[in-house]
Amino acid sequence: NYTYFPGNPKWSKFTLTYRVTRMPSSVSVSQNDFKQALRNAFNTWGQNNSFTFTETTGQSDIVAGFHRGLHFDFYPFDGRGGVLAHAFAPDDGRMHMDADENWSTTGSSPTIDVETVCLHELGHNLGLGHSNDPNAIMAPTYSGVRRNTRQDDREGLNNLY
Ligand code: TQI
Ligand code: ZN
Ligand code: ZN
Repeated sequence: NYTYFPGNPKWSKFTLTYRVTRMPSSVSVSQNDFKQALRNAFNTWGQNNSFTFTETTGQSDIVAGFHRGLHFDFYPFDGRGGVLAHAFAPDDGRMHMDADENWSTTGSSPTIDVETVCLHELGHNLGLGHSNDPNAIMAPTYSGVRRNTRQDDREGLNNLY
C-alpha cells in the first residue's frame, strides 16, 4: 500500500507550476526530451483529480533539474548507479535528477528511462512516500520502463487530497 511523508505534508492548492533548471550539456537526454518526459509524468498524475500543472519560466512550485555529486542539499549524488534522483515533500517542490546516470527516453538496458523516474519523483513531490505494492510507480525499486500509475498510486493521491 501507499504511504505518505511524516505528518502527511501536502499542497494547499491544486494549480501547480513547474519549471526546468540546470540541464548540464553532459546529460544524455536533451532539454526538450526532459520537458516532454516531465509533461507526460504530470499528465499521468493529473488524471481523475483536480490538479493542473503548468510550465512557467519564473518562480514555480516544482523545480526540476539535473545535478551531480555534492549540489547544496544534504543528499549528494553518487555517480552512475545507486541513487538516480530524489524529490522533496510538499511544499518544497525540488526534483533533482542525478546528472551522472545513463538517461534515455527509451529505457532500453542499460539506460534509465527518464519519464519513469520523473513519474516516481513527482509522486514524492505530491506527497507520496514509497509503496509496498511492487507494481506501484511508488515502489522503491526501479524495474525498467513504467509510465503509468497504478490504482494504489491513484488511491494514495486521492486519499491525501
Ligand atoms: N531515489 C530515491 C527515491 O526517489 C531517493 C529516496 C529514498 C527518497 N527514499 C526516499 C525520496 C523517500 C523521497 C522519499 O526513491 S532512487 C526509483 C525506483 C529512485 C528509485 O534513486 O533510489 C525511482 C529514483 F522506484 F525505481 F526505485 C527513482 Cl523510479
Ligand atoms: Zn538534491
Ligand atoms: Zn522514491
